[in-house]
Amino acid sequence: MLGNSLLLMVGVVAASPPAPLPPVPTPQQLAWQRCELIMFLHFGVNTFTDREWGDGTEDPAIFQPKALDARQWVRVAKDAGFKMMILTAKHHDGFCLWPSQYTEHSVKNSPWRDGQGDVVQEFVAACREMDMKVGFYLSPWDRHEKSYGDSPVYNEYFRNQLTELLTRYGDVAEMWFDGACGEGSNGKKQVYDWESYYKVVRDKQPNAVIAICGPDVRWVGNESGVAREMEWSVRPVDDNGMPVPEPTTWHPAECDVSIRPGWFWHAKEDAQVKPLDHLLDIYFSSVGRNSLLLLNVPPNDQGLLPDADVKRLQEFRQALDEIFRENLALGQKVQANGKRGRMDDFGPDKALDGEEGTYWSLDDDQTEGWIEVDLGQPMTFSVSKMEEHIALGQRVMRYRIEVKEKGSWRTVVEGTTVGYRKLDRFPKITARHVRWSILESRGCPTICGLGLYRGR
Ligand code: FUL
Repeated sequence: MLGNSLLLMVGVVAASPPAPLPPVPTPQQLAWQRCELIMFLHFGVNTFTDREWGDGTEDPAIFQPKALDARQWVRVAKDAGFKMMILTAKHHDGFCLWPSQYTEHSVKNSPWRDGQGDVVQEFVAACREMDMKVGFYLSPWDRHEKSYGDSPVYNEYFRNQLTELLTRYGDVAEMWFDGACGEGSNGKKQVYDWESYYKVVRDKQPNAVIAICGPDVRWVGNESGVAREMEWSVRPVDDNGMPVPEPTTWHPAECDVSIRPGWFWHAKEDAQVKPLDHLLDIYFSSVGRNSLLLLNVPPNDQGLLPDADVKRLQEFRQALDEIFRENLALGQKVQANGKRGRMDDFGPDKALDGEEGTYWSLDDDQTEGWIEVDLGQPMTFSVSKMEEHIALGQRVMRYRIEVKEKGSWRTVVEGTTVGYRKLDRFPKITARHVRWSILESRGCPTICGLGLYRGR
């Protein structure tokens, strides 16, 4: 015993971890990235007028959900694996789902709950109860507010509303700013004072990320739920989407898409909920491409998530559980080239231990390498997962996945970026040996997760 511990003390020099490769995410951005699935809720006067963009002339009395139950929204999201929900506290029509003291265009002038109601409060209470993170959408474009277009006056109005939202309801994890900027009813163009809006968020909710028109999270560029094959969280990039030699910011992408054709609920779209296969494609092209899925599921005029959408979300969860039921690579025999230190510091087994925070790394000057897993016997799979330890920066630029067939290696996937998570799907393969090669990287690769899944 004594001999062994002496050996350990003498023979082991703990390896030092690779240095971070800037830019790296803030703790807030990392926490946000780990949500993976966020639910968007578009709800407001448009739900009752069958419109997508209200013009601000709506009578608040039309807002009358007969059976509003925010706990149902959160339960459905929770059961489907969503980690955060973002509610449209105010859309372009200017109608506030909370009783703002700065406008009459809100729930306080609706017969709902006798004018005493507060959708934001009910939503937040349900989220707290079920351990769901909270986010708000607050539209800068406001088609009701008369001061809109008188830039400094409206900016003050917007900051006041933002302050109400960010001080009355507890912790907020994401603040979502849309960039739409229409002409004011006074014919004047509103100039948004973004920096002053950001200051309110930073002051009142230092743990929130500011998304879309904001410094922490960027819009992926479409409303179809599709990130790029090559999706960098480090910016800026050149015209080919490759990072310039010294990227300066961590600015990851978020994919917003609606489960229906519109963002708001419309009775006529009850039969147009996206099919399961489409939702799964969206999952793989967002969460599976170093991005997040912000899936909109709009409550109906009763104030409930509609049955068709609920059913589809249940199917979505079941399908994901089936696809990812077992990581066949977990804990399997593994070998790799190059190593920073001992097998148990940054060895290849760290990519297959299922632990967050441990990773396989090469030496500092090594920007290419391979890792090979032996499944012990031929196994059938159709999905590969790769994950980088992004706390130290996003590094991988190009990779290849191969399987050994009759003694020689066959390429299954040629890919580019990895980032937080890269998922590749391919027709079912039965093989015992699988190799992931990093062909190009901004620095030594740090791979914290690898997976092989059967699929469905
Ligand atoms: C857009 C808005 O104009 C849509 O109505 C919706 O809210 C979407 C998420 O952002 O820019």
